Amino acid sequence: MNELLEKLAVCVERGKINVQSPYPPDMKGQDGAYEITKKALEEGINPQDILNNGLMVGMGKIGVKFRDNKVFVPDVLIAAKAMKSAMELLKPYFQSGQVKHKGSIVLGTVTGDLHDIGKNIVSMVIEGGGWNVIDLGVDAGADKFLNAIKEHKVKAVGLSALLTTTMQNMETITKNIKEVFPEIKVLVGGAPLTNDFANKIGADLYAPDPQGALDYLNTVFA
Ligand code: B1M
Repeated sequence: MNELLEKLAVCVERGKINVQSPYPPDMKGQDGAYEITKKALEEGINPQDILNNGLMVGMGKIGVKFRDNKVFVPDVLIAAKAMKSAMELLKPYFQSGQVKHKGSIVLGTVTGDLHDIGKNIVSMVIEGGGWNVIDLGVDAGADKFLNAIKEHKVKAVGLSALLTTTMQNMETITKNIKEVFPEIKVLVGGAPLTNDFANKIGADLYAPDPQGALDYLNTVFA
C-alpha cells in the first residue's frame, strides 16, 4: 500500500489530528491526518483511495479494538476527530461525485430518550466505515424516522435506547418503518437491549457495539 496512506491510517487510529495537536505525545510535531490527506491529494492520489485505504483502515482498526475492549470511548472520539479533519478536505470530491459512500443510514435515539453518547460513537464508527449517516439526534419518533427515510435514499435505520422504558418505543418505530418500507433494514442497540428483544420487535439486527452494526451493513450491502 502507498506509504502516505499507511501513515494516514496510523494517524486516524492513534488520533493524530494535525501537526499542532499535542496528542498522542509520541507523535508531537509530526504531520497529522489533515496534512497527510492534503499531501496525498497534492500527489494525485485518488480521493476514493484516500478514504478506503487510509481513513477507513484507521477507523476500522479502532472500531475492532473498541469492540474487543482494547481501547475506550476517548480513543474512539479522538480517532473520529482525526478522520473528520481529513474528511473536510475530501468534501468537494463527495459533492462532485468523485468519492462515493457505501450507502446511507438514518440513526437516532428513540422517543423519550436523551442519551446520545453511545449513539454518537455508533455514528462515528459507521461513518468511518464509509457510510453516510443522517443523524436525527435524540427523542426521535416514528414520524421523524419515516420522513428521513423518504427524504434520503437510505438502506438502513439504526435505533438506540438506554432506558428500559424507552426501549419499548423501538417496537412502534420498527413496526411503522417495516409497514411502509419493508425493505429497509432496522438495526437496534443500546445497553438494556438483548437479541431476544430485537427479534421480538421485528428488528433485523441487535448490535451490541458499533462495530457489530458496521459489520452487518458491510455484509448485507456488500
Ligand atoms: Co442516564 N441512565 N438517565 N443519563 N445514564 C443510565 C442509562 C442508567 C443505567 C443509570 C443508572 O441508573 N445506573 C439509567 C437507566 C436505568 C434503566 O432504564 N434500566 C439512567 C437513567 C434512569 C436516567 C434518567 C431517567 C435519570 C433521571 O432523570 N432520573 C434520565 C433520563 C433522561 C432521558 O433520557 N429522558 C437520565 C439522564 C442522563 C443524562 C442526561 C444525565 C446523561 C446522558 C447524557 C448524554 O447522553 N448526552 C446520562 C448518562 C451519561 C447515563 C450513564 C451514566 C452513561 C450512559 C453512557 O453514555 N454510556 C448511564 C449509566 C451507565 O451506563 N453507567 C445512564 C456510555 C456509552 C458509550 O455507552 O450508551 O451503552 P452506551 O452505548 C454503547 C452501546 O450500548 C452500543 O454502542 C455504544 C458504544 O459502545 N450502542 C449501540 C448504543 N446504541 C447503539 C445502536 C446500535 C448499535 C450499538 O445500532 C443502531
